[in-house]
Amino acid sequence: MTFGTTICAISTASGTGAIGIVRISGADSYAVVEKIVGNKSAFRNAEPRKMLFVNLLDEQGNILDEVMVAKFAAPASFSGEDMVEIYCHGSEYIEQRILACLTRNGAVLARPGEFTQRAFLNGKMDLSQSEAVADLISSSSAESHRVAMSQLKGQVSSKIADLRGKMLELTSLLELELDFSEEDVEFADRTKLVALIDEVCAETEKLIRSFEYGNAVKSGVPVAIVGEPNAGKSTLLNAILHDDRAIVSSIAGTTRDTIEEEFVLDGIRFRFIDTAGIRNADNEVEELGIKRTYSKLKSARIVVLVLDASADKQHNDGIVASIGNEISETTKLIVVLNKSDICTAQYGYGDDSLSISAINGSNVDTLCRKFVEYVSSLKSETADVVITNVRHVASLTAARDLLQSARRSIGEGVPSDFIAQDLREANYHLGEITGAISTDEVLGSIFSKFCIGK
Ligand SMILES: Nc1nc2c(ncn2[C@@H]2O[C@H](COP(=O)(O)OP(=O)(O)OP(=O)(O)O)[C@@H](O)[C@H]2O)c(=O)[nH]1
Ligand SMILES: [Mg+2]
Repeated sequence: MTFGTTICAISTASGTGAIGIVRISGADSYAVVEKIVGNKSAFRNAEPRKMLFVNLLDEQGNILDEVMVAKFAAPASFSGEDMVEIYCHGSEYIEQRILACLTRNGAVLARPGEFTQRAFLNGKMDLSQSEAVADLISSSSAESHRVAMSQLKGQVSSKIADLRGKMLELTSLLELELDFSEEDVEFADRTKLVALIDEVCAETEKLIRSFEYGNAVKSGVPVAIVGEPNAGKSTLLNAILHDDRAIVSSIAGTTRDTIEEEFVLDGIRFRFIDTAGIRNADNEVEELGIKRTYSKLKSARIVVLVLDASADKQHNDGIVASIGNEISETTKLIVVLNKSDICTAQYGYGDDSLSISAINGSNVDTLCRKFVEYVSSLKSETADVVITNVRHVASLTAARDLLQSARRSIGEGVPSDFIAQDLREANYHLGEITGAISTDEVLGSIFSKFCIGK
């Protein structure tokens, strides 16, 4: 498919490097670019996918830049249309002027994600692969990169295709009965049907669960460091980051606001959040700070509760119990008994508790290993394919609910046409993930989140 307009955009972050890339896609790509190159016949005769060195000319015919250009012939291009890429000097001024010359000659500025949207509409990739392009661009750790790359390579797509194949088998079993609905026959072996539904349901459930890991990897794992004032939270943050990020002092209530810093451990990005110490606030600012601590506590995936090992055990037991009440079941709580350099606690709080000295760094690496192990354990519980996208989870959840409803209906002896309807709808939701089924509205909302030039 070729679209009515030829689009152009800068594909590199402006002014950030020696090279700027301007992309053009659409039926008129070659013609538009030809108008602004110096040696027109060389460009016209240039073979696709071969670099050509040319001058680009501005409105007055003056040389705007010396560039390399490459043509890509449909359908063997990123978008599936004729495309041209211009590799110019990486100056924001030059890039903008090239765009101006292209638009003056008939191209229009591309909307965010429009190149990828065209690639999707031309069948170059499905929807989940298109979304992986955006994830790949924003990946900032080895693991988020790995997950995005496997999605781009079609792992999610083939898993969904596999599930849809099984769904098709299910519905065809039932549809046979629908043709004979007057005669009240049951062709489809109910035991086989139930087994198939259970299988698809279990696989869907696994994918839904993989989002815990996928989301952590994609957005960074939030780790809240909480505890009483002076327990050593900020000292611990600094020790983890190997940086004097937060102010440390012996005055209780030093940290008033939350401090967030990202740090990659073993290829996984974590977001460490140092918080204001929890106590009965004696002024408004402190109270606001403590409110923030509670909100971070609730949204964190991992909570590190820092206790002062030199404090009374009963006192510490009370803090552990009260923080335990604040967090959800899915949050990992790690209790550290800090200040082991001056006092070693003779007690602990289970496997997820350890003695450290934030000030001299002792055992801080063991604590960091616990963070990584926890995130890795989320992965091993889940499917080989990892879901990272909220949209995919919503579709999978809808599909799973319908499968469960079909399963119940079989048990209750509900007529086949109702069961078939649930299964068809479940299949529809699975189709939404890869874009086998999509609406303009859905596409618009997906691609508008892309950056311009992609
Ligand atoms: N001996 C010893 N002192 C520590 C250790 N960790 C922190 N401290 C000291 O304890 C005091 C408080 O440390 P902070 O890191 O500011 O404590 P905090 O929990 O952030 O305190 P607030 O911000 O007030 O809530 C400082 O004097 C630190 O030097 C430790 O491992 N050993
Ligand atoms: Mg502090």
